Amino acid sequence: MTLTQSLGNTPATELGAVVVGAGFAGLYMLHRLRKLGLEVIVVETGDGVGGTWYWNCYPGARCDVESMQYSFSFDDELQQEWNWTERYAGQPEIRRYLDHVADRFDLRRDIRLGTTVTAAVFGKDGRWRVETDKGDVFSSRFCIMATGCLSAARMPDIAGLDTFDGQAFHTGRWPKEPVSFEGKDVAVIGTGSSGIQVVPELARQAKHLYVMQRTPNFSIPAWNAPLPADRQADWKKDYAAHREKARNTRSGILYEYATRGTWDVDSAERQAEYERRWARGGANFTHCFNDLFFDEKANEQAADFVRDKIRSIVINPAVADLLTPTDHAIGTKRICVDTDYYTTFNRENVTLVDLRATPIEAITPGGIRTTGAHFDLDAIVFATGYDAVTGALSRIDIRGRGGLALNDKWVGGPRSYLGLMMAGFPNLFVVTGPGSPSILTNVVVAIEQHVEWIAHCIANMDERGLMRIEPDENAETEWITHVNEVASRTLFPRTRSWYMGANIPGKPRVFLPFVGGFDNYTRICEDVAADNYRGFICR
Ligand code: NA7
Repeated sequence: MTLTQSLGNTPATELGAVVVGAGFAGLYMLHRLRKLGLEVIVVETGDGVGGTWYWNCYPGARCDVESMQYSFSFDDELQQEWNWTERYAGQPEIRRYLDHVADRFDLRRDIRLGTTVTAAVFGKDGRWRVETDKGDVFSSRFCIMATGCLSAARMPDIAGLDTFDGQAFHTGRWPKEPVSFEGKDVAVIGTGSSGIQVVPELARQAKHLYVMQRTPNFSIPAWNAPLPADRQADWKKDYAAHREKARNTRSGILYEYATRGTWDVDSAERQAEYERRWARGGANFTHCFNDLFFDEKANEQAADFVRDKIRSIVINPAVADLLTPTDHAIGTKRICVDTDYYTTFNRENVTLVDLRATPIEAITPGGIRTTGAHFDLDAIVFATGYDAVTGALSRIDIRGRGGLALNDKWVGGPRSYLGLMMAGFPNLFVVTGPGSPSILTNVVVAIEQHVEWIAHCIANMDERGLMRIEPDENAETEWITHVNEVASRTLFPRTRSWYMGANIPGKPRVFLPFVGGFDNYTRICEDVAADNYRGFICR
């Protein structure tokens, strides 16, 4: 297979495509590209496949989409043979699933593990030169970024970070060997989805757990439970139909989407509906009425219900108050889904530290110093999130036509056409890129849609004898304008969140995903392709 050619000073391996990342997106992309007869290499930093699900092996890591839906639909035998054990799958089970997928479709032979792509440069020869930290150089017709939306873990910029003598972990880069917190004084910094999952687990182990909270989030109970075999079998009977139905929803998930608004019912009925949704659990709660993301007052009603729930669970009223979010509309930050989060604060060995009142001044060799106290610690867990959606791309030196750096193109915020391609970057695809529904969906459904679109696009180019595709600047501008317009009709952009890039100092404040609905988005992509790849320049 490997014809080598001299590019620069280093001989390059000639390929049809390089795929960056071996999570859900990279695995499926490899499978599809192989079917087109392309020579493909997948490059993956981790020592195993799974992407985000490889790294996030902290105690309590669990998916917030139900397991029967959070899986591939592209192969009926695969979805029939795989059995999930719980309503929401934990990280170990999702990793086992992805290992199974890699083996089942014989994917591993084309995956370079433990290897990081450092640069991807579009050359005068019309090919991508992709370099890795291991000294590999690939020359490839296509380059496909399957780098994930929540994969670039972010350590906060806190003084003394490197001086700590104890153990330090980031939830998104958790070690593979078991870590025991028994008998230890531990702090968790951050109360997003990861913090909310890890806190109850660590509280059960640690001598004392300090939960360091800057901003509280809304969390809905998961009510996770074993998945009965008969329920699973029933679902599998109609798997294809369920999948099809999910693809035709705005988030690619079979939630119960309300058709009525908050004000269509009286207060008693409203409360009953909130209660019913709470009892059912999960992110389904935010679809209780169809105006939650558009009408501030409607949103406030649902938020108040959750605030009351927090106060009813947490015994100490001062702690309950601190845990109660008041700074954002419910659902406009990623809603958390938890197991025992709020009850954990009723434990004797758990202290909530309010970082708004007493911010962290520094990490010291012995622990954390806030403006209020010094906390002596054996371990610190950073649940401080990600440079979402663009972070994994901006860490690679990506250069398009004429040496244009993607980071320069995106200096005012990411620009793409359909979240799939960027003008100036021919034959470079991004799976679930900025400007696509990505993080607002069941990302596996979004990944399948993108991977299939990309595969069809490449097949179409081959049929027509075309070598290159890239978006037209105007089509890109129109798409980004549309993405922003749609977002501005919702409450999302008003909230300081990682959806807006607001968790990263200096990152442009731009609403990153397309909020117009996965169903609508898919139709747009299909129309574009059917209309001879409208908005793309193909040569
Ligand atoms: P998130 O949701 O970005 O949460 C990060 C948390 O870390 C959040 O509570 C932050 O507080 C906190 N944080 C970040 N930096 C600091 C510093 N310097 N000091 C104190 N606290 C800090 O990340 P997750 O990993 O929990 O979840 C990401 C997504 O993964 C999740 O939505 C799911 O989709 C899966 P802040 O809010 O900025 O005040």
